Amino acid sequence: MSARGAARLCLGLLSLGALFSLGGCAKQPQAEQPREIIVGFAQLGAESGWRVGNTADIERAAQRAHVQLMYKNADQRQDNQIKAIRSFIASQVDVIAFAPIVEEGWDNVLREAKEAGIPVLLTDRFIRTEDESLYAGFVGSNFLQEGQAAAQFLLQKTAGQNHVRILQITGTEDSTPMKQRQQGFEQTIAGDSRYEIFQTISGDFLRSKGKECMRNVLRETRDIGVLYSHNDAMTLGAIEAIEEAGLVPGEDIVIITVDGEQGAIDLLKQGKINCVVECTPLIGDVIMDLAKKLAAGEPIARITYSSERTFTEYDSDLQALPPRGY
Ligand code: GYE
Repeated sequence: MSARGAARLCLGLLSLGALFSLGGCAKQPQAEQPREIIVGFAQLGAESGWRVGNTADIERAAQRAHVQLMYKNADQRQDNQIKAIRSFIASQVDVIAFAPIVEEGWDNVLREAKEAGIPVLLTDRFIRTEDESLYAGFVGSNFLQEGQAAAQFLLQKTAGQNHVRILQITGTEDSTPMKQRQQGFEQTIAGDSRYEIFQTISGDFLRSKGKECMRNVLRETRDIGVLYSHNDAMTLGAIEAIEEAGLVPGEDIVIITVDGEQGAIDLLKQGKINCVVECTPLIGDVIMDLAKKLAAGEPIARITYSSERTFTEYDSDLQALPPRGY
């Protein structure tokens, strides 16, 4: 029996039980219970504190919303994520949600979902497809704006300087946050000859790789004005390498990072990070709302962006910030 079938049977038996407990009086009016839906969620991995927080938030939100969550984690591999989506199709879930690890390569499996009549919600990252009808909508952050916000801080912080050497450590190749955080940043400083991005290297959103990248670059040069890192995990790794090299993060090298994990906010307060562009993983409630609408056949917005801010060393409210929750 499919998971959906099993869930239905269960609900059916429960209401039968409720009927009998009324003492056999079948004429009693029953309150109309909203039908429980099943959402299959294929998470891409557990590469960062952001991701772990995102998974936990989605699990909590499903419980709150009385949504039955079928959860699979792809351990950073697209083929695993595709397998997970296929298993959700076989189980006839009501809605499929997934955070695509990269943008390319989803059309076949999403066509299968479409043929099975199961709506698909993209969470966190986008895909590239010829057929925009293969997904119903997207919920997550505006990464282009995040890149722009990172560059705005750079312009403010380095206003008096005439030559700024920037190291950029990027996230996973071909992923939306990697592409757009780079694009938004580079577009904002393009044409301003004071800024030189002397190296762009991939740290795959991993703390260990962020450290390795930073260590390798520091072997070549100490002339680094700014580190722009596409996520906090890589930044935390890079800071370790900077300190091991005897330099002072936040002073010798200006550090701009994205996400807003508690660990990064703590280092911002200590002066080791200069700017944290927020990207919230706490999108579980919105996912559940949208999934319920899709299951009910209602239309949803094509794009739902989270609202976010930037935290910098210039802020006066840093000490009063509530715990981040990730
Ligand atoms: O910034 C990073 C995570 O896709 C927005 O993925 C997400 C990114 C986030 O690994 O920490």
